[in-house]
Amino acid sequence: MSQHTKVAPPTGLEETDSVTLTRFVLHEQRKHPESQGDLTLLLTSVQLACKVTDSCVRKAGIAKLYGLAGGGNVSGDLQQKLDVISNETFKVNIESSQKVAVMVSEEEELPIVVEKHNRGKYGIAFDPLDGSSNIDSNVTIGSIFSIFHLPDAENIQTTEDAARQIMQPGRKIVAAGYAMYGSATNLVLSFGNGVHGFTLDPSLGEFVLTHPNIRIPRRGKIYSVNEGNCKNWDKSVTQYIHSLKFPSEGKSPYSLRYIGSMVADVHRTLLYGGIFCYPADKKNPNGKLRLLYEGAPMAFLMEQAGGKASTGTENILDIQPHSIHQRTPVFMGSYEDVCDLESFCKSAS
Ligand code: AHM
Ligand code: MG
Repeated sequence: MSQHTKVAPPTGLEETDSVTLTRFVLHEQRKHPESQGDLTLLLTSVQLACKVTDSCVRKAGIAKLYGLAGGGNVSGDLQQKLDVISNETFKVNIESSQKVAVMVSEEEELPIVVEKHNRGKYGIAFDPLDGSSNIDSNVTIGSIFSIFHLPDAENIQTTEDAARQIMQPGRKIVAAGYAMYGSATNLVLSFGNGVHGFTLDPSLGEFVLTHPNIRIPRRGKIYSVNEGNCKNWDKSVTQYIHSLKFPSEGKSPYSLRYIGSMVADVHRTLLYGGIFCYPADKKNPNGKLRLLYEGAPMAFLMEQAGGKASTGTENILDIQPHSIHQRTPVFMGSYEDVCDLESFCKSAS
């Protein structure tokens, strides 16, 4: 991704090679005068958390930040040192924006209820460092977030109140996105008005618009799944993946690409098309990925880019969460590819 490519910005912004994320968010904010700049300030704090996390990831080897922190998170995953650092970074920066009342993190068992004097009307769910088992081998990792408007932020008192208010279906997301710490650092986000990608210019310390209005191809040629789990898959998933590898006469088989970092696999799928899958299986009846801060925000971006996201039988954006760390099977990507997968699931049932 060239950092200085001249791109056509969304309507209303002048054609320039330096539409920064801050300028872009301010421009979007003008379309929602009722929000009084709150979302802009919140996204500025998320942006800063991503930049700090990026800086820690870049120097991890030198600063001895590789390796385990010595604890585990709520899902039973071993926490890496960078998991702990990025979680603190996200919490501190976002709370200081004074625009949220509730934070849900993959690294925290309970929702965090922000003190009344620091509170705003939004709730945010985040995975501060996704794919962290890949950290030590320098494979691309990322951060994922979804932002919701809370119905009654002022009256939240307990963690139960907080969970009840933030457990909203993905359709209600106000803004979602991810940062990707790869060969370059990208921030991809949507306010429900298309998907826009930014690249961090390290010399400026600014995210610059490089990928306006990302549209996923209607059909792709790549599938992405941990095929090592196939012995435990449902028959419908096995048959679907088989159909990609052994297509009917005259069609080419799909290529397989699997990084094992959701952000990187979803980013490639958004740009090139195809399907990313983390199915349910006999060992994990709801799959592995979490709904509030992995499945739903990525599903929101996919749909905003013209793609689709499904559990196999239901649109991921329609799921009403019943717990903050709930898991969901995930199939997302090009619209026609996800429809094909759904028809295999339908005929199996
Ligand atoms: P994490 O949140 O503990 O990092 O786990 C989520 C990651 C995703 O980034 C990725 O899609 C998946 O786990 C890979 O899992 P697997 O190693 O089972 O293929
Ligand atoms: Mg994760």
